[in-house]
Parts: sequence; C-alpha cells; structure tokens
Amino acid sequence: MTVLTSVLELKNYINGEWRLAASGEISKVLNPANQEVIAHAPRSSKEETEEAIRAARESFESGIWSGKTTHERAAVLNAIAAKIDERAEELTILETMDNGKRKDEAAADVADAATCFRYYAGLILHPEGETYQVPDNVQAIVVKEPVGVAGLIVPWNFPLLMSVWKIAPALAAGNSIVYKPAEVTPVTAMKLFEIMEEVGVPKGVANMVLGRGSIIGQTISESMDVDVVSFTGSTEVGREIMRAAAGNLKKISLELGGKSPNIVFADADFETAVDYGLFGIFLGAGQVCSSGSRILVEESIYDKYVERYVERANKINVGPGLDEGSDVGAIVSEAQMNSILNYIEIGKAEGATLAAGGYRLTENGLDKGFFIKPTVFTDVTNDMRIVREEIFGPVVTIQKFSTEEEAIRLANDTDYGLAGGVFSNDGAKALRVIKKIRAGITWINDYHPTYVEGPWGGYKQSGIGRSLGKYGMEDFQEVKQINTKL
Ligand code: TAP
Repeated sequence: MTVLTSVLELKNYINGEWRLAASGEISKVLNPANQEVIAHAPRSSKEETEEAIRAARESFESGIWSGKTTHERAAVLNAIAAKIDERAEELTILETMDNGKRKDEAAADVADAATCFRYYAGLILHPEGETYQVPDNVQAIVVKEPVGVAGLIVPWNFPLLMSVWKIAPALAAGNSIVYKPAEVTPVTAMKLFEIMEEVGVPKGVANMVLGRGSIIGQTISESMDVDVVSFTGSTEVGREIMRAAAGNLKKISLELGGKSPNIVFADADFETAVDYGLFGIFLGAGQVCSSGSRILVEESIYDKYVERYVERANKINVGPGLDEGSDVGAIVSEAQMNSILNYIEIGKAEGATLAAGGYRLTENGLDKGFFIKPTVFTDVTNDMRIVREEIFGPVVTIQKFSTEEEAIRLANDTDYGLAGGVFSNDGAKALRVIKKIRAGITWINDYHPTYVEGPWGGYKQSGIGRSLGKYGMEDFQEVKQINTKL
C-alpha cells in the first residue's frame, strides 16, 4: 500500500478548524529509518494553545458533548473504532514511518487503539454510582461527572496508542480535550483527529495543538482553565508538570519512566525465560516504558542463561520497520540514539562487561537512519548508572542473585516502580515474589502483554494514577454526593 506520495502538511485542529501556526513556523518530521522528511508540522505558540483551551472550555460549558447521553457518546466512540479498523493499514504504515518501530508492532498498536475506543464506549454505559441511607432522614446518592477540560500530553514511543489511552476515556466521560502529541511523532495523531471530525465529534470538543512541549505542554499544565492534565513521558518532565499544575490544583495523572526487573529462577522453563528476556527489552528497540531492562538470573543457571541470551541477541536482525526481515526497528530520533550510545559508553567506563552489541549500525544502508545493535551488559552492580537510570533503548543488564530475598532486594533497589516479571515453575514462589515487587504492572512467566481492562501505571517515581480499565476513566471523572431530605 502506498500511503505517502508527498510530504504531509500537518495542521492544528482548534475549535473545529484545521490551521497552520500563525507564525508560519514548522518543524520537519523525519522517518528515523532513513531520515526522509515525511511531514511538516506547525510549531504553535502559547496563544494558540490558549485558544484551544478556550474552545474546549466553551464547548464543555455548552453541553454539546458533556450533555449528550452516554449512549450518544458511546456511539461516536464506536464509530471512531470502526474508522480506525477501516484505515488500519494506512495508520500502521504511517506509525512505522513516523516512529521507526516494526510494522507488525505498529499494526498491533492500531488494533489496540480501536479496542480501547470500544472498551470505553462499553464502560461508560455500565451502571455506576452508589446510593445509601444516611442519618437525618436523608437519602444519599453518589454520581460521577466529567471533570471539564482535560489536557492530554503524550510521548513518541507509542504515538497513536498512548494518545488513545487518554482520548478514549476522556471523551467517554464527557470531557472536552486539548491534546498535544510529541513533536517528533505527530502524524497518526492528525489522522485520528480527521477521523474524530468525520464521525461527528462536535466542534471545540477535541482540540489538537502541535509543537514543543516546553511551550504547549507547559501552557496546558499551567492553565487555570484546564481541570485535569494527563501526561505520559519522562519522570523529569512529570515533575515539571506537577509543579505547573499546582497553580490551580488541577487533577494530574502521570505515567512516567521505569527500570523494570525481570527475575529468572533456576526452575523456570529455560527457553521461555530467554525468549521473554529478549522480548522484554528489545520490543520497540527498548523504547517501551515497561521494558524489562534489568534481568536478574539465579546463580545456578546464570552462565548458561547469559551464553544463550547473548547468542540469541547477536542474531537479532535490526533494520527498517517496513522491511519484512527486521526483528527490531529504528531508534526514534538522532537525539535519542545519541543518548543511548552515551549510556553504552557510560556502562563501559563504569566497568561493566559488554557482552553483545554496543554500537550504531551503519552497514547495508542503515547509516541513513538511527539503528543500534542490541546491547547486553553483564558484571554490573546496582550502583552503576546503567542499572539505575532509564536508558530507553535496546540495552539490557544481566545480574546474578543467589536467594529469593536477594532477588527481591535487587529488584526493588530502584527509584522506579513501573513493571516487573518473574519466571518460575513454582507457582507459589512466583506469586510470593511478584507480590513483593514494588511495581504496578507485573507478569508471571510472561512479559509485556497489555490488556485494556488492566490498570496501567507505576509506584514510586514511575507516576501517579492509572491508565486503562475503570481506573483510566476515573482520572477524567469527578465524584459528587447528592443528599436529599426525604
Ligand atoms: P518526554 O520528553 O517527557 O516528553 C513527553 C511529552 O511531554 C512530549 O509530548 C513532550 O513534548 C512533552 N513535554 C516536554 N516538556 C514539557 C513540559 N515542560 N511541560 C509539558 N510537556 C512537556 O518523554 P519522551 O522522551 O517523549 O518519552 C519517553 C519517556 O516516556 C520515558 O521516560 C518513558 O518511560 C516514558 N513513558 C512512560 C509510559 C508509561 S505508561 N509509564 C509510556 C510511554 C513512555 P515534545 O517532546 O514535543 O517537546
């Protein structure tokens, strides 16, 4: 399927109008597999962001969306899902070209995006609320209402899916939104907004402003007229958002970084543990918040595991996401590639053993894009930066442990608490250990599968709040008590 015959001219979508930035400023959006320009995107201003916020506020107050019945909103969400399915191939190719990931990973994201809209279309119809008798002859009821204007800020690693995780519940709950994608990956977002316009999301309800986080994201976070900000991205920016949001004490939801442990016991199915050890970190070239970037292996199988893991890592085919033979795609941008390469140098300087990879790939035309050979460090200790800091690339560390207690101690010795895995055929032990892992998203004998029903988010510095499931809707709802004197 030929999807791109010319460079896409992206626009903001503010109050139902497609517009370029008033300043005329644009940024070039590159395909990270070959650095070809695939789109031009407006670099919008604070004023344009404020205009989008005003449009969202007016549409919210007007009741044009917030006042619709849940059946009406659900019908629109289902229509969005149907259009995503209809345009799945186009969205998949664009996502691959924009982000660099493998095409089948992008296809799974697109399918999950449609599922997410359908899930929240269903959830909003689900009976909710409470009623109870209180003293003084009063009947109390509890109802949920939309929060108002929701600011949604997303990263570049799952451009479409991370957007939908926020847009679907926010709209289902009846909010109006101001949305900002990452500047490097805005392409599928624009397609999604075209779909929303086509299926009849009313004017002013869904607004998109393209450009820099330091301007648009900051304006959304500081605005006295935004009632909730839902952010996915780095812990560092999450802190800035929290500070800015203090202005009007808006609700916040932060899905942040991770440095997740993947624990392999000697009694695990060996090949399964190797498979998921690889998949856990090399999915999305390691640019996944829940990546199992720290593998902890029981002493008795450590040497065998490292040997097998390195042998398999060396065989991974790195290449353009649209090429059938690629196992791992490109790094999203030159800046991100350089940051990862820098961490590899740090690891070497810290004295870790580089057991596989460790360099940029440049042969067979890969020099045109941003590709890194899957990298494995062994002989690491928990005080090393490559073990403590989120690298967000195809770099894994493998450590040894001798007892269950040591595995848990090493796993939890991190500022983060997003995800974690345990591999063991002793069910009780696996459950005992996973319960001790201080993280919000965990798997036993598996790694990475994500279900729209399950709450997604982290402990400690991995964030505040949860996406997905009924929890994902709660971020976008206020809870009201109504007391009626009988
Ligand atoms: P960030 O640099 O934090 O950027 C995320 C978004 O925030 C982008 O849209 C960015 O805009 C915007 N932004 C930048 N500065 C801002 C500011 N001062 N105020 C408001 N918004 C601002 O993260 P990233 O590099 O795109 O993504 C990687 C990070 O996201 C990793 O740490 C990863 O773990 C995390 N992540 C977490 C999850 C979950 S669910 N926990 C999922 C995916 C990713 P521009 O980039 O356009 O300037």
